[in-house]
Amino acid sequence: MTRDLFPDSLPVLRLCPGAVALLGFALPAAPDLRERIREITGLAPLRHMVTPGGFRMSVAMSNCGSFGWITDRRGYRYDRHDPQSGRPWPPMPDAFAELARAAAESAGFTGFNPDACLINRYEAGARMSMHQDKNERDLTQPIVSVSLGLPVVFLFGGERRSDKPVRVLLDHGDVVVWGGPARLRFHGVMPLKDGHHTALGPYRFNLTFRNAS
Ligand code: MD3
Ligand code: FE
Repeated sequence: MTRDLFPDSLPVLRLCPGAVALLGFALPAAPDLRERIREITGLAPLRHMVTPGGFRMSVAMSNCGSFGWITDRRGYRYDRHDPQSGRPWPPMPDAFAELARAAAESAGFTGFNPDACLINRYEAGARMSMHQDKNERDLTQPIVSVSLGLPVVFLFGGERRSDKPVRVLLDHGDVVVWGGPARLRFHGVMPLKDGHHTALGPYRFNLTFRNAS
């Protein structure tokens, strides 16, 4: 793994072909992002969804944009509506879409059109087991992930579940872009450690931008 300065002397980790971590890329936008998350989750509250296997997810989730990622006993999928309220998901704030597009562009992906933003909130002990993101139709579009609040160890695996993952510490303001040959790599998140972040409190938030249509 190499670490260099690009663009505008921002530290960049090249995780593998197609996966780039832009360290601190979202720092200037962080206070605004926090406020927008507050508004969105006022309309579509964070909730612990249930997996098809019947397990309650330790990560609390909500969405904004035209499509939201949901899971229940019937499966994983995207839906235009919040199943809890029956209403469309809150619109994606311009600041969200602009940040996601700018990050994708910096990583070399032109024309990213995010129409779904999953909001993940991790509390102490919350984790995400190794999985692939493959509920999206257009796998040529990248995924942009924005980390806010407490740091966490991210597990970046290979193309097979059994491939040994690389550990990457993701901190407040870090943005990762995954696409091309990295798009179907397995990944997960280690359990969040107890802590307190000045701006976000006892949580890690992750915004995951995708094109779901
Ligand atoms: C690597 N969330 O919600 S996206 C998820 O930190 C999820 O909450 C992560 O994985 C989190 O599905 C951040 C990171 C991510 C997304 C897509 C990938 C990593 C990826 C696709 C290929 C490889
Ligand atoms: Fe994922």
